Amino acid sequence: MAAGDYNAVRNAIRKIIPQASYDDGSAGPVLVRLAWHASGTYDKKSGTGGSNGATMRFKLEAEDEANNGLEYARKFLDPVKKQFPWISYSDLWTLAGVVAIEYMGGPDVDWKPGRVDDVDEQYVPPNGRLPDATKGEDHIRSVFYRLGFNDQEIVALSGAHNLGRCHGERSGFEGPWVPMPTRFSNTYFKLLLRSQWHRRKNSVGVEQYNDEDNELMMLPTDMALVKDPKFKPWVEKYANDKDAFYKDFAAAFGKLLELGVVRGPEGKAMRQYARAKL
Ligand code: CCH
Repeated sequence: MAAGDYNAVRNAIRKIIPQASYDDGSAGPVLVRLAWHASGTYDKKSGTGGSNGATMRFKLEAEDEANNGLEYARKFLDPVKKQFPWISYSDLWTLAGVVAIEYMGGPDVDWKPGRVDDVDEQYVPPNGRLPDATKGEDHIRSVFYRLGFNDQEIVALSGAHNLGRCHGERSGFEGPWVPMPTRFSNTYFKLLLRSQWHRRKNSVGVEQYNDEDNELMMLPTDMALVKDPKFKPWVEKYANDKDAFYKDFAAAFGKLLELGVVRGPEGKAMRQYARAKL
């Protein structure tokens, strides 16, 4: 297969998404989370972090507790990397997120190749840059403003919680946000507004919000989106207007994957641009 045939890579990613014995039968959600966590370490001021360099390959970042469970996503992609050794991990992880969103019925997200892996451990951003789900609106803003997002983009991106579930042994939280966690939709926003959410301690003693039947859940940070007067109108908008959500999600997710990726003249993130050193 020719180097640079990204459509062939996309097809190979689609083939590994059905995983009968994993979670809800799909690797899709955890692939989306891998793309987000690989990118969400960016720091606008210093230019450090971000998807370029795939620094989650290194122990320090892989073992950030926010990244618990993402080893599954990286392992699901191993056969694809073997089949297409010319693609960088940083391109593969971000592309997999894009393909997974499309596969699960979400919008097409613009994606550009060119990320490079030729960095070493000294480029690993410090742990603790990803959001902490036990916190509230001030914390969410400090993390996402550091990435360069505004309130509308924060709410749009949070709609990814339509996908997948929380795993007690990974994050301490338990359960899915929506009844069909492998289909992309705006159900998350509808449920945030419509259901009665009860604060309770889950089986491992962590406080979360559950619906009447204890089947669906919300994180404290999810609830902050309906408590905060500036976030809430966006939750209402996306609950009522699926097309607006898809469009805004695609734009914000595409922007997320590009954070810190500075391309040289040939479209490649050249070594000297690969990462600002810490
Ligand atoms: Fe998230 N997320 N996320 N999230 N997330 C978790 C799972 C997923 C936060 C916390 C958690 C985004 C924003 C936030 C996904 C995508 C996105 C879990 C459970 C926690 C905790 C992990 C586990 O136990 O496996 C917090 C806090 C924020 C912001 O404040 C954004 C932005 C995105 C993508 C655009 C996806 C997908 C999952 C499901 C993963 C899976 O394995 O099913």
